[in-house]
Amino acid sequence: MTTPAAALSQDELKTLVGQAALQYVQAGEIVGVGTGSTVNKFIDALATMKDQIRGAVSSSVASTERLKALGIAVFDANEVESLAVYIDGADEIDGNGYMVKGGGAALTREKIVAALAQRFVCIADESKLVAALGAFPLPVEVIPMAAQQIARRFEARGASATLRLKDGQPLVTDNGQHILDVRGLSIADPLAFESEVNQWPGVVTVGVFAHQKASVCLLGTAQGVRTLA
Ligand code: ABF
Repeated sequence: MTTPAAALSQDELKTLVGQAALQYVQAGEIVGVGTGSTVNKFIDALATMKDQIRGAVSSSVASTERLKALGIAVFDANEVESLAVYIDGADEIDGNGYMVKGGGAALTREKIVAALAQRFVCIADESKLVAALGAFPLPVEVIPMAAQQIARRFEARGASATLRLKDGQPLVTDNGQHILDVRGLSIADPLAFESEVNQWPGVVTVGVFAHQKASVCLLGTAQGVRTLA
């Protein structure tokens, strides 16, 4: 069976949406920039108009390094009162614009920068669109001393939480914290779930973005970019 000519690889779909997000960047603005491989495609596209923007507020060391390497000025989040737009990827997004994020371990700074933005534009390949959140292991950034206590809370709900490792050691985030990945959840009410878990002692950030949901989603599909608003 031959592969349809229109079939695009996941990487090509990410490039498609990364470039499409430029339409939401306003001249003279400071742009909120997320983290991940899809956002990297956006950063590369943003560099083509770097002389038309003032710079970016970044959500991770990795994105900051990529932005600076391409000659885009990076501002501290405390230097801006608001952003017109925040462009970021997701691990899952549902029909309401609620997302699971944090596969790239940047969820805390992503949520901080998203909270500065008037508009959150999510860019993703079509594999990220889901009917209900929870199939992707939910990232939760935690204060290390609380990790097991929080894991037990998820286990009491029938889920399983594992400490994310890097080179055999607990991964340490840009903020010096650890990440639990939680499997076996079905998140029926993302807003309520995010509010509840946020209150657990030791939770820094839960990777459900419902209070900071996407206002627009640019979805890369074989037929082109589908805009979900
Ligand atoms: C980032 O985008 C993370 O929150 C999320 O995990 C990631 C998705 O990465 P990719 O675009 O590489 O699939 O914002």
